[in-house]
Amino acid sequence: MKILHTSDLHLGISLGAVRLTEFQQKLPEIMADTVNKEKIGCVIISGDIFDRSQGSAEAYRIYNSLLNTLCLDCKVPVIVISGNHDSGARIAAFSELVRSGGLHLFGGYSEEISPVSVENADIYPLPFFESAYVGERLSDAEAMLRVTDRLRERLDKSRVNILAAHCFAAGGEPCESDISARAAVGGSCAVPLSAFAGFDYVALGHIHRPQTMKADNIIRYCGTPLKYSFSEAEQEKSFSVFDTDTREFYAVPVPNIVPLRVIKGEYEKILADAQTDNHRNDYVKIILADRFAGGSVYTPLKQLYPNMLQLEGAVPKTVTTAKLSMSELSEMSPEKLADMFITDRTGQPMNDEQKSWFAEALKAAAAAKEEN
Ligand SMILES: [Mn+2]
Repeated sequence: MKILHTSDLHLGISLGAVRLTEFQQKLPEIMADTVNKEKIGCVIISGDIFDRSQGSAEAYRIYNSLLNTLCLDCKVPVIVISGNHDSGARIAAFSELVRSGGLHLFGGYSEEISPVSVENADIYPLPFFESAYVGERLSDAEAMLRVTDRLRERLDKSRVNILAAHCFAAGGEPCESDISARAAVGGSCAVPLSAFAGFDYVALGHIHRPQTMKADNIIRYCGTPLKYSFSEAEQEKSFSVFDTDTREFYAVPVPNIVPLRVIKGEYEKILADAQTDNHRNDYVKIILADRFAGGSVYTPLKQLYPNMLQLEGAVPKTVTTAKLSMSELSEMSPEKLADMFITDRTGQPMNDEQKSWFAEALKAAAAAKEEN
């Protein structure tokens, strides 16, 4: 049997001010296509179904459509665990009722974890939990070890054992949209890979970059199905598929439907290239190699790329003033000093408008001085 593993759908997530539900609503169809083409026998969704614990109505519509499509149209059992972004209680609602329809929902911490058995596989659902539920003063790593130790004792070695979990595994490499995973890098909460020993396949969620951890068994982050940040612009998104007969896995690419990219280069060249760019409505982050990201470059770029969501400028080569002595500096006119300061900060000398503002400010300061 083939198991499709996905996670971190983050339904309702925004990129800057842009809601990505427009693209997420295509997920049910994309997943159904993969399930049919790859002859999938079971689907695991390893947490962070929603971006927020109280998902929007739109996010719930997509969730509802996804589960109905998989369970009713594709007729595959679906196992869902809650992630740190989800409300465990909400994910687990009606779980007893819907089980007979092939939908297995698990949310929050539970002392007793029973596997879902599908064909030759036992799938252990381990929703995201806070370590305090397991014991006092335990790190996330210790809590996870304690929980998986209990599960390990009861594994039936004649079956293919799979663990679905949502956590930060040691060595994991996050990306920009992994707000919580990034905070955990290098922290004591990283779960050592030994916590996952004994399971043939560990279907992880939490980190948005697809990756397989180096271990004797297969410990896999499938990553998000869609691109959710500019740091993911070059990533190929995929679903992970584990074959319980060959005990091998492979990735099935997900079509890139979020038009998101990073444009890097010199300001004038970006302006010139934009004339022949047929995808100017893409969501873009522009990184200027030769200019400060100030108002004077923002407006022309935003006119060309109305969906420019981020603009980064070059860090100007600074501190001309640092090379000058106090006596040299004290001999300079205020206009000259101001011009050097602006050049240092922005990489550009003062323009005429700035010069006239400065002249006015000087005049006002001189007048105020005379009054006193
Ligand atoms: Mn996530």
